Formats: sequence, structure tokens, C-alpha cells
Amino acid sequence: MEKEDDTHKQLVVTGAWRIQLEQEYVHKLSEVKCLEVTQPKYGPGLAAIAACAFPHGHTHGTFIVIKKIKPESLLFVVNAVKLKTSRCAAEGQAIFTGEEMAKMFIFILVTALVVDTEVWALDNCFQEVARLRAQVHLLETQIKQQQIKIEQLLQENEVQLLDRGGENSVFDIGAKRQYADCSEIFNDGYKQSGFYKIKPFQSPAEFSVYCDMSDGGGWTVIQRRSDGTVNFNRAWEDYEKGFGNFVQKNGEYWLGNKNLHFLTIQGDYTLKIDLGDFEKNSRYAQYKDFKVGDEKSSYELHIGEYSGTAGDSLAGRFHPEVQWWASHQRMKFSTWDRDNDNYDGNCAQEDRAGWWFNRCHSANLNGLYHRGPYTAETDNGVVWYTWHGWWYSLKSVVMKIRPNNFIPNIV
Ligand SMILES: [Ca+2]
Repeated sequence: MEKEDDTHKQLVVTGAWRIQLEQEYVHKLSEVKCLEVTQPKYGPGLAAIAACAFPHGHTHGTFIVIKKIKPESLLFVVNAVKLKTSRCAAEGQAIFTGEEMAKMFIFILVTALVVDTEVWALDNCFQEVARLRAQVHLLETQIKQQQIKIEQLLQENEVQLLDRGGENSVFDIGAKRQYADCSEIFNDGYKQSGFYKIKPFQSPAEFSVYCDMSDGGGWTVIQRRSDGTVNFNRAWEDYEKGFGNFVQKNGEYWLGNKNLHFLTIQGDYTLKIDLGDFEKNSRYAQYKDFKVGDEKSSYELHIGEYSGTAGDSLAGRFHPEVQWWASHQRMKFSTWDRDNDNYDGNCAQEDRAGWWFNRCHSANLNGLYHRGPYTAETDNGVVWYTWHGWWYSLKSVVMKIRPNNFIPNIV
């Protein structure tokens, strides 16, 4: 036989009800006392759930449903039911007789006059509920704001990625071996252009560089101009270490004079300079035996035999009379804060670039990004004199190197 034990039942605080209660239940109700409201809980559609104790020996458990309507009065809504077992009650079930089933939805309205101390505890509970609800509302608002922000950021990120046209191309091919330049990477079977890590023999650390695996493959890109987004008017230290965008496919950068030195002392390198103008034309200039000296020599430039379609601006051989001041052969590197040129003034400062200035130049590929024909106090644009003269600033430049003896992959 199941043991009858009506002890702790649930008191559910919910919506308002106004229903009559039969006399016999009024009597029974008076015997039921809500001893204390403990551990208010909150759930969907409920203001609060609290435990309510019934006098020992009562076989009629009572669910009391309450909602505070006005501060000065309480509306008690009582559903009187007979609970046969505590076990069932604990599980939230109730077993009813036929008669009780008929009466189970009978309710009573009680005024605040009968409110006792336990009810005041409930009153506090309501205040707590209101406070917590306000808090929940505030937090929900904050979460919504955060979600909007996250969505905005994701959208911006997506737009940026679209802008780049999926041009991010950084490759991590693991640390199986160290590559001295891009030609070694190419010869090891990596035929996709993008950023790779290389470490020339004497370089203290590896660094990231764009490898152009087209055009025969194996090219280590040492400089790129493409859209004017990177400032090339920089100090000695920046040019020494390198700067710019080492992430995007067309990112502008200067690989760094130190790195150029470490790369080019490894062997005989060919320098190829790809040039593009704003009329969609392209030319190139190529020099054998490209070398950059060490720090002591102020990263002096050495170039060998020229070939190409853009003219020999670097060695200034286009006109014998200008060669003495226009050639960049054997010139030291200069920046606005390190004047190593052959000019009384400061070429790097006037022409707004770091370069192997003479007096001052017939090529200034690190010049200001003017976009085509320009006027300025000095010829400070991205200049390759033998193609477009001093007063046309080129659209694109790629300076890239690979060993003279590299066997191009010509398909
Ligand atoms: Ca000077």
C-alpha cells in the first residue's frame, strides 16, 4: 500500500483566476498552511515556483496559485485536489477520485486581509522576480547588441575577403627542409605562386616572401608596387628590415636590404623587373648578376648585363652623357635619413623614396604612387625613364630574382 504523506508540494505563481470554491474546500484550505516559500525558481510562463509545506496527516494536498494584482491585495487562486501519494506528488503527478476530478478546477479569491507573514515572503519574492526580470531584459538587450555587432564584423570581413578576390595565398609547407630562395621551393615541386618561408644561408632567421611560380617559375619577389596602399617614403631602418604587405597576392612590399644581401650573396642572381602602365601595357628589364652589398657598403647595388623591352634605366646606358649622374650601378642605398647619394642635396628626401640614388635617378621604383602622368616639384613618381620618362608614374612594378643558372619551366 502506498504511504500517504503530504509534505512539500509546489506552489506555483502564475496568472490571475477568479472562481468560486465550494464550502468543504474552504474548510480544508484553512487547515493548509503555506509554511514558507523557499528557493524561488523561474521558468517559462511562470513567475515563480516555490515549495509549500502542508500539515502532517492531511490527505488533501493543495496547489495554490498566486498572482499579485495590486500592491495592497493579493489574488489567491487555489486548486484543491486530493493527492494520494507523496511519491506521485514529488513527481508532479496527482491521482484524483471521480468527484475530485469534477472539482479540481475550483478556485477561490482571497483578499490581502488574510495575508500572513508567509505571503509577505512571497511579496519579497515578487520584487526579486521583477528585479531579475529587469536584469534578464537588460542582458538580453546586450546580447542582441553584441549579436548585431558580430554580424556587422562578419559582414565587413566578408566584404574585405571579397575585395581581395580570394587573393590570400600564404603557404606553410612544413619544416621538412629550409629553402634558400623560391627557386629551391619550385624545384622541390611547389608550383603555386604565393607566400612561402625562406632562409638564405647566412640569414639569421627565415622570412616570408612571395614566390612567383609563373614566368618560368622560381622567382623570389623582392619588391612590388600595385596600388599605392603601402607608403614607400620610409627611413633607413625600414628599408633595411623590409616593410609592407606580406599577406596578399598583390600586396606592396620591400623585402629589405639585409634580406637582399643574404639572398644575392648565395650565388649569381638574375633580376627581372616587370613594369605595367595605366594603359594596360607592360614591359620588362632584366639584369644578370644582381647583387646587393652588405650593411658596411650601404647595400651597394651591382647589376650585370641588361636585356628586355623597357630600356636600361638602371645602368643609364640609354645616353652616354647622362650616365655619370643617372646610372644606379655601384650606388649606395639612400633614404631620407641616410644620404649616400652623389648629389649636393638629398635625393631620397626630394624624391620621397629609398633607392640606390645617384644624382638623382633614371629609375625610382620606390617613388610616390602618382598614377600615370603627374606634375610635382621633383620627378618623385614611380619612374622608369627609358619607357615613360620622368613624369609618368607607373601602375605596377615587380622586382624579382632567381639564380642565373635556373632552368625555367617552359610549358
Ligand atoms: Ca647628397
